[in-house]
Amino acid sequence: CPSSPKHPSTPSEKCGVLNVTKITENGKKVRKNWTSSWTVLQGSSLLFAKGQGGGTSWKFGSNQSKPEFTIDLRGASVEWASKDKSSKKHVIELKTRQGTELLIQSEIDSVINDWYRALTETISTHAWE
Ligand code: I3S
Repeated sequence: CPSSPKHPSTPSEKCGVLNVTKITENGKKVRKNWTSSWTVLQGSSLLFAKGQGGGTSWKFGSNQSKPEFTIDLRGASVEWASKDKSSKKHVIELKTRQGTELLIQSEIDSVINDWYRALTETISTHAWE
């Protein structure tokens, strides 16, 4: 993955296109809104940018690819979502310490399995920060 101008010395560990929706924000339930997002895992942060489609032109700071939102993975938890959370296949549920819950999904099971592994590793690496 390309690194961002903001943190040129920190290459992102993982990037790709995922389907994403928030289900809770700051402890409050929000309406699902699945979108395809260019997703970047960098350090203990997970960044999402809307509408990155093919995902080859990621540049932080350029207008159209500004991160839509950022998730702090320190103290977060990750698990496979239960059936009642979504009718989709291969859904990961991510809960942050700040009380935001997200579902992330890919139709491709190798893709979502890699993300599951990467997120689990990141969370355990940064658990005590
Ligand atoms: O958990 P829900 O409410 O069954 O989630 C579905 C809805 O958000 C639906 O949109 P409406 O707001 O128009 O009802 C979405 O189109 C569906 O994708 C959501 O369910 P899945 O099972 O796909 O996560």
